[in-house]
Amino acid sequence: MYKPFMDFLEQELFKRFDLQSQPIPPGLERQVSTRGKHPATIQSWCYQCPELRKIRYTYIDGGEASQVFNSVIYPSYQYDLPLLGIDFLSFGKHKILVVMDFQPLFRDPDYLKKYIEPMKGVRDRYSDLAQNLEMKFYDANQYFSQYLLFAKTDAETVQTELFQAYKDYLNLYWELLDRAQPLSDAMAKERIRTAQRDYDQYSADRDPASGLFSSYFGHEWSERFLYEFLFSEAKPLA
Ligand code: BLA
Repeated sequence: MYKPFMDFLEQELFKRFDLQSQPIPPGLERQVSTRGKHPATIQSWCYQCPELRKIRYTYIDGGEASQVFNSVIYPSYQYDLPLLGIDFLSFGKHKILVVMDFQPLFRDPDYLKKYIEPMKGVRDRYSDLAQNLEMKFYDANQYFSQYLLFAKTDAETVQTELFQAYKDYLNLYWELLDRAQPLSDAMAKERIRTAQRDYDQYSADRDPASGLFSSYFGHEWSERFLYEFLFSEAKPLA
């Protein structure tokens, strides 16, 4: 269901950047679950390039029962750009949830003006996909922007509107990255490193997918996947 989204991202990345494949820890790259009624496969990809220190995406293909496309792009530490976050989920026809955002690392007005205001035009064209839903797992004011796409929707809207919105958000993200001035100050870069690490810790500790991973692949695998791959700058909670 979301494979065309993943293929599109891959093509964009290879077209625009000089990608280097990054290793994924043993056992985490691909896994097949036979625990549920239907087999489910989870597979992940990871790259880096000079501008982007970590590009990762994951696809869960559980047939009709589950289709998930999840991705985070982390800029290199000389760019204070938001992270690009994608979480497209489908658990059967009636449970489709899509989230896409430029996830801000800082919240001061200058930062939001520079990186979040430019999203407004795109967001306003896809108001059906910006539903102001309440967040149960995350704090909407922590690493989410005012102009995120966040919607419960249907398969038809995914193929049409969401695909268009997705391309527009991606294009805007590449534009912001193109325009970004690399920082040379060591302290400024350190501040970004810390902010990206805090994002990983925050995200790993409350990832709503933890239960899903555990039910498919077991608790131990789930913890490793969260802390060694998805959010690898985070430390496991004691
Ligand atoms: C919600 N994301 C969810 C849910 C699941 C996942 C199972 C709960 C859906 C429900 O309400 O039942 C799944 N999260 C995943 C998967 C991975 C993951 C499969 O990290 C990893 C492979 N989530 C992200 C990113 C964003 C994001 C990058 O990982 C940013 C766009 C957003 N996911 C996000 C939000 C919700 C969500 C905002 C709703 C959570 C809430 O209600 O607080």
